[in-house]
Amino acid sequence: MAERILTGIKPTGQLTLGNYIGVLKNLKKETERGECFYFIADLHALTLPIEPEVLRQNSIDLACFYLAAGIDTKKANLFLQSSVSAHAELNAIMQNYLYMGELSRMTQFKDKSSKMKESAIGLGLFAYPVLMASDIILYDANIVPVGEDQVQHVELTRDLVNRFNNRYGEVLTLPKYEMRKVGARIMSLSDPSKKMSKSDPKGDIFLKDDLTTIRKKIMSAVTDSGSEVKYDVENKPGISNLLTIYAALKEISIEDAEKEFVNSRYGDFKKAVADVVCNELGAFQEKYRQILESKEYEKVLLEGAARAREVANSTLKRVKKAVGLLNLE
Ligand code: AQP
Repeated sequence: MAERILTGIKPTGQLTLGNYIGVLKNLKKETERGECFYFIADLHALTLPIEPEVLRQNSIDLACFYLAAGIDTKKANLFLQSSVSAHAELNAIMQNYLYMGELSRMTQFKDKSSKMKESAIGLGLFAYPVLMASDIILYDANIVPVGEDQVQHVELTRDLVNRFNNRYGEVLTLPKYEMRKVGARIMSLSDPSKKMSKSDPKGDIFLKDDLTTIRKKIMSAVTDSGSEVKYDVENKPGISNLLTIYAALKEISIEDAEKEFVNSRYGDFKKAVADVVCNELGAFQEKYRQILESKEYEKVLLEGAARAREVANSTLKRVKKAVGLLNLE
């Protein structure tokens, strides 16, 4: 079977350099491997409080970012999750095959809910992995590229697929995750023990930051004691994070990045990191602005949703039949 690749990003906030390195930068290469389904996970965005206008604007921005990443829309289908109703329908079926115990063990749920009052935690946040599993299953995706934080959810999807197939026969495709070797977890510039995250924006580089701000943020990134530019996550988390950013953007190994800075001081090293980031994001922002202005994303989203619906509805039909729901048409 040809590869089917699926990626979703939530339009919950301003996208960060973490999202760019972890996911967006790889999209162009992926489209050469098989049919890709790239979606704006707007239903997932509702799992935490968000203003309607912010959600709308973020969704448009995200569509433009996907396109600015250079995806070939002949091979990649870009769409809004909410435009394909099969996501919600499959979710209603799949929620019966994942259990409370396993959902409550999900690290992302524990992290997010620990910052909230119990009475404010929505069922959607708890059941987030069920919808994510449905997203993956609908497209028979065998490859799911993710940052490190999403690995646990793909593992849970694999458990669900195996459980379902054991019960009903080979109905669903077993997915596997793929993670970048370098840059699967970009950390905050102000606290390198935490993930760079759009929901906790301290120490983030945003994809829409102007280049002067980006440079300033990198020059004032937290570094570590000592003076050697060396990859050592335990003792030098700040420098290691900057080395990761540098290596990921230049598409070289961490070892090769280290070699370039053997005799450099922290200041010179940071300047080199800032140059690479500004260079890459400068070009990316230019493309983003053109796409936003031309509104070309509107047509792309409509066409993408039409193809997505075709594939998703056919999977949904297969699942309904397997579990015994009558398909009367
Ligand atoms: N720091 C990161 N380094 C590498 N990859 C990352 N990703 C996110 N942060 C990093 C990957 O980006 C994809 C889309 O992420 P998402 O929209 O599902 O969620 P998020 O950006 O990880 O969300 P946050 O920051 O927790 O905020 P909320 O939940 O409020 O949107 C994923 O593949 C992710 O791994």
